[in-house]
Amino acid sequence: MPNRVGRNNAVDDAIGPTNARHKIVVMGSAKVGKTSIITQFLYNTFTTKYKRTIEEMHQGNFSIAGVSLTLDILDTAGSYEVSAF
Ligand SMILES: Nc1nc2c(ncn2[C@@H]2O[C@H](COP(=O)(O)OP(=O)(O)OP(=O)(O)O)[C@@H](O)[C@H]2O)c(=O)[nH]1
Ligand SMILES: [Mg+2]
Repeated sequence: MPNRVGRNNAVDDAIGPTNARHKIVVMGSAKVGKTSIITQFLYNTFTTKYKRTIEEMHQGNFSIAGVSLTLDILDTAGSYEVSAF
């Protein structure tokens, strides 16, 4: 019996995906609340203090109906001077 390495298509398709990973880029004008909505969603925190973002990568790990889900969330700069766009 060979060792099972990686995907076994017949078995994995039958039990469904067990891992998923998605990348999300949050874009918008300066001070509209991009960072706030990310920190509220991931860390359940909110602050009225404003600190402009240059660029920040966040990661969230969730387990939904037995599927492990990883979200890579990129928080971008809204202000023109530091924006990559
Ligand atoms: N009252 C209220 N204030 C908010 C809300 N969302 C964000 N703010 C405030 O608005 C300001 C800007 O929020 P940020 O989340 O930093 O905005 P941003 O879009 O990330 O800004 P940049 O990083 O400069 O692009 C902060 O002082 C927040 O506290 C909200 O839903 N209600
Ligand atoms: Mg920000």
